[in-house]
Amino acid sequence: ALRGHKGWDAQWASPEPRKDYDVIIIGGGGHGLGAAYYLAKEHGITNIAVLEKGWIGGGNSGRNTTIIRSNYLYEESMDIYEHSLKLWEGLSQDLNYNVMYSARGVMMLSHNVHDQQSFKRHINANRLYGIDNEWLTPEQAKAYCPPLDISANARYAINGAALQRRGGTARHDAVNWGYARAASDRGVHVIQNCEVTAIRRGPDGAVTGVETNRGFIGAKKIGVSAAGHSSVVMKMADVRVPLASNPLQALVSEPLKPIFPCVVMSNTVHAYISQSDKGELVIGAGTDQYNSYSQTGGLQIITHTLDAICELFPMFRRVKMMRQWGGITDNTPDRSAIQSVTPVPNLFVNCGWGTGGFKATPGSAHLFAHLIARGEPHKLAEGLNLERFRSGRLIDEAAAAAVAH
Ligand code: FAD
Ligand code: PYC
Repeated sequence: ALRGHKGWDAQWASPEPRKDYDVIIIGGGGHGLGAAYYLAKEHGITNIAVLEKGWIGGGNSGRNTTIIRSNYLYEESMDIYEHSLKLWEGLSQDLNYNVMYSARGVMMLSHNVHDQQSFKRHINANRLYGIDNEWLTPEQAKAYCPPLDISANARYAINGAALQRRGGTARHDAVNWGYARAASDRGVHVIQNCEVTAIRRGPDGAVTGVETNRGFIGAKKIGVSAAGHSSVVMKMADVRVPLASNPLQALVSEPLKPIFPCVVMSNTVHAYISQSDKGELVIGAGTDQYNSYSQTGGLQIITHTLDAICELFPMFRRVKMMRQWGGITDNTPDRSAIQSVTPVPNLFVNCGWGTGGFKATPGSAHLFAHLIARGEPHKLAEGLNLERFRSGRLIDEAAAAAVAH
């Protein structure tokens, strides 16, 4: 800004689209950009375009509250989220871009016997699988997070908490920019303001390319990673995916001096909070219940969330809120993602990450690249197939999603 925004080097190239590519990825969020990066880096495929209808990070990848953890219940989920967590730990070095991953710990508050039983079940499952997660008494929770009110007469009294110490946060914009730059450096075309309006198929049914607001672009393979618009994009190829799109809202406070040392989530009272390195309290809500493609949301939802935050942390009652926004989350019936081949040859889909896909970004991108390159899923993502909605082999992670739906 001191240079008047002049003389800055672009971090990634902005080329004109080629006539055709080996791979087109629809959606320039962290998942799509990351998949392009790993396709180039690990599979030697560089003739790739990532087509983004808006700007890089304008979707959920730039709108989330950046919570990272791997404390899910079922093996299919633990596999991919833990794979992701391990990639987070080395991501800044891998991309040569500081994504500000901070393992400050994610603490989930338990308010009743049901919460306690559910968290202990998760803790036991995680530990048996080699993933860290531990039970804290209210006093231990307060020692870990001093602003927490643990008095017995609190409106939302707590009876303990689950803590994953390796969980934490990262800087979401840096993740998007880091993947965009690293992919571009390897020859990937990152094309913004390029909306896909149709998916074209040949006589054998296989994809041949996409129509966009910049004309037809050919492709041998297409990966869809369009989050809240995944069902809209998949419909372009006549594939129905079991998704409901709902807004999810977040807001940030005025900047404060460092006061909040970790991440705290309370699913029961619909609130989660951490403090960014700029000092803002980063607060999020449960999903708005209606289906919508609007990146806003209802005032009553965040009002309720702020009530809950003020009950849990009375010291924040006089803090001013600065900005609020929403993102469109794509939610599956079992609250687990879909990363799958589809009935259309050479069309692959990565969606359904719903309220919880930021933490999955590196892991999902890495495994989606494998799926696109090989045409079959990596063993860590096998369970996330579309077929499970036909067979009934669902992966119910409603509790671990930890955001009220
Ligand atoms: P996106 O970043 O949304 O990327 C998809 C892109 O596709 C968009 O940029 C969109 O413009 C583009 N697109 C759509 N249609 C087209 C088209 N026709 N042509 C071209 N491009 C198209 N997850 C966590 O793990 N932890 C959290 O703390 C957390 N907090 C959240 C808080 C909020 C308020 C929200 C909204 C989400 C939160 N999430 C969280 C969820 C997480 O943000 C998402 O699951 C994740 O970012 C999805 O990444 P993505 O790359 O798939 O999607
Ligand atoms: O999945 O951990 C999560 C999350 C936190 C806030 C929104 N999603």
